Amino acid sequence: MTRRLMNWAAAAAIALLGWTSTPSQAQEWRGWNIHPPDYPVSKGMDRFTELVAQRSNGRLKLKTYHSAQLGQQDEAIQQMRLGSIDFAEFNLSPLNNLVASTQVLTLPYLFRDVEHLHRVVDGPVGDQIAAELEKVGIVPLAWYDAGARSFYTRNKVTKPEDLKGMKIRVQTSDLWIDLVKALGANPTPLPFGEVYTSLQSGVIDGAENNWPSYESTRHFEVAKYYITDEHSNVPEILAVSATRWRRLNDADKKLLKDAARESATHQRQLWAEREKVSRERVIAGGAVVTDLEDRSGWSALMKPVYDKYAADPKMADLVKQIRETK
Ligand code: GTR
Repeated sequence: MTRRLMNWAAAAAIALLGWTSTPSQAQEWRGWNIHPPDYPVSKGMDRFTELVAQRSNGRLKLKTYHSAQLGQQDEAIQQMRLGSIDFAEFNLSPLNNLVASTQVLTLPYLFRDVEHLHRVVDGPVGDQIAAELEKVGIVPLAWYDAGARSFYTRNKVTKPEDLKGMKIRVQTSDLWIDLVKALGANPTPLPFGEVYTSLQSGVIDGAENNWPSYESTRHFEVAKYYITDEHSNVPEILAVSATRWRRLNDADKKLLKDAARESATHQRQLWAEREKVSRERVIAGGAVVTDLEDRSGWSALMKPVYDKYAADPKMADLVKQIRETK
């Protein structure tokens, strides 16, 4: 109701002023973000909205609601598809069940390093996946970094067998469920915002994430053992809703894309710095880190995941393209 009223008010204001721009241009765009304001993703999004405001002389007004104020990730994806959220920054995992090709970038132990990942997402593979997301109403403009994800638990884990029978929180994604099963653990899908209390109460035994999220959520307080198995490098997208996108002219599309890409450059730099800082902060806060040099014992267990998710010709071809990206 409030939203309808807002739309009506905006439309009335435009009519009164006799603007020639369309209502969609004059209204403020609502942006979703799961992270707190000081997180690299949030700062990247802030850079994006500032650049858009400057370059459109205030004609395009974008406001990001940080800290999951507009809901958890699965709901936000639905809202973007319906057009009630105009832009957002999403991890690809919760999109895995919706657009199969996104699973490829989630696959365990696929990328050699962050440069490899950048070349893949900024190249033809990234473009192909973006085109498929556009078909379901989500238009990716740029790729943001999310580092490597590793397990953290209430009890110490030093090898895959230690995870046997543990309840491990995963995002809503079949691939993630199978990845955790392949290690002998029990996958438990939960929204990000419920992980802290679930760890604290013992509803789950562990979860997995990158350094900055492990730190910003303070999960290290309730699951202090972190092991750098680095099982996935699933990246993130800065995207706008297809509802908005379709109404833009080519010049505005270019303006948004350029701003998004520049914001990604900024975000990637902040990300690299924050990964180190977060690692130091959690250790100072009592986290006990097991650093792995050799991850072959972990990656060897991932064959069933590849057999299931990378076997059909299209997925196999994407994996091949990724492996062959220099
Ligand atoms: C974070 C990611 C979020 C969300 C979260 C999670 O690393 O940036 O978008 O996917 O992990 O595990 O739910």
